Amino acid sequence: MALFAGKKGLIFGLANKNSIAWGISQALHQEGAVLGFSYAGEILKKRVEPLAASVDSPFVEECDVTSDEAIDDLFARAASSFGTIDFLVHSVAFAPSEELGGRFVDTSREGFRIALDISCYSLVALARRARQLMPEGGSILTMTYYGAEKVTPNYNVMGVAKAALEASVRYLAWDLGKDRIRVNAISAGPIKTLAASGVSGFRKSLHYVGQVAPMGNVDQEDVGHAASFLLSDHATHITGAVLYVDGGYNIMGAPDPALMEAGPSSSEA
Ligand code: NAD
Ligand code: 0WE
Repeated sequence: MALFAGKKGLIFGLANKNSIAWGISQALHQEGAVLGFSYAGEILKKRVEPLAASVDSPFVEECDVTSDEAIDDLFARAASSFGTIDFLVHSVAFAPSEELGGRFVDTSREGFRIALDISCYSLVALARRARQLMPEGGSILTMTYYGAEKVTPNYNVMGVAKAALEASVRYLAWDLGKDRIRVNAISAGPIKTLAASGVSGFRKSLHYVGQVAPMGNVDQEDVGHAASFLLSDHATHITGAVLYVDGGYNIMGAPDPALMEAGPSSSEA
């Protein structure tokens, strides 16, 4: 029997077929899940609707996660369409483009606020409403990045937002454990998506990680399969975790010497 037979859930953060949310959606659909989608704005509607239709989704609604009213509205519609849900995927992040470059010390108050609001607070806001639709428990998953833990040049305020997101995963896991709701994150390696290609130096990062990681770069399908595990009953009692789907990049302390430029005395060693 399919892993998600009879299970239904909501996906936030589908923009197009390259989205990590789409890799997750396909993995869940293959296992029999019923999926509801919410997208960020009118312009994405024409991209998201055909994708949702291709996985037989009965629910596609707009929702800007910066608005409590929009979120309340979305959950009211979800409640009437689904009754209850079993899982929720949060695959949303945003910082103003001028903050993803230059010096971190120059981060503006407004840029910081927006990055933390959209990329971190939104998880808390969604989890609070999801809880109402999960009377028998459930599973919540968000997406993070290694820049939360270690400095990644240019990731800047997004690194701070992801650190806050990972801490929020732990506090939500503690809080919602008593409701039998699990909350976890996947820390994915760099993947070429809409959000990633809008970033200067992303191509170089992708290439570097591909060279250094024991198993090279990851793709949306890799993340999808890990997400399906964490959202499923196979992961019972796994909560508050950050699972790396990064080809092993995070274990490395230095790259293979074969990849490095020769130093001043290259004849030694
Ligand atoms: P993506 O552009 O496909 O997805 C980002 C989504 O965030 C989009 O669907 C966008 O509409 C949504 N969004 C932005 N502002 C929003 C708002 N106000 N309301 C509702 N939705 C909003 O890119 P992606 O790479 O698939 O990103 C998904 C998640 O994965 C993000 O959290 C990102 O930080 C994380 N992530 C990405 C990578 C990578 O290299 N691509 C690596 C690790 C983690
Ligand atoms: O989380 C991300 C990117 C999220 C993101 C992307 C954009 C581009 C367009 C957030 N906000 C915006 N704002 C925009 O205006 N990633 C994990 C991908 C990423 O971003 C980087 C990376 C990687 C990897 C930035 C610098 C260095 C590496």
